[in-house]
Amino acid sequence: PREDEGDPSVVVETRPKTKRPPLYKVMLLNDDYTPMEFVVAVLERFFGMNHAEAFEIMLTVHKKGLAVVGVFSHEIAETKVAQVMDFARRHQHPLQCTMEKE
Ligand code: NFA
Repeated sequence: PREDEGDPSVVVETRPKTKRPPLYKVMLLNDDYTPMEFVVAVLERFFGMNHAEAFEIMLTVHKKGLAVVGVFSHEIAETKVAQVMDFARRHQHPLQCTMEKE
């Protein structure tokens, strides 16, 4: 006789599930006052972009209103946001950086 023909509501076996942690998009928002060169410097300094990449993403933010500048774990994303917001505040620019679950 089969040994697995018990209560059909009982789950006998499941796929081994390896759940990956959620990822977060970090975004820069456009404003009318932060100098373009400052945004480029932020992207180079905190997001490891070269000058050409940083300039291109800065222009996307400027033209479209915002852009995703990286995708990270929750902890890294929070650190990036805090670093950018602190750097902007210290330089008295209104640049905004936010994060959002992917
Ligand atoms: N819009 C800003 C300007 O014209 C430049 C900017 C780009 C600001 C990207 C914030 C983000 N000086």
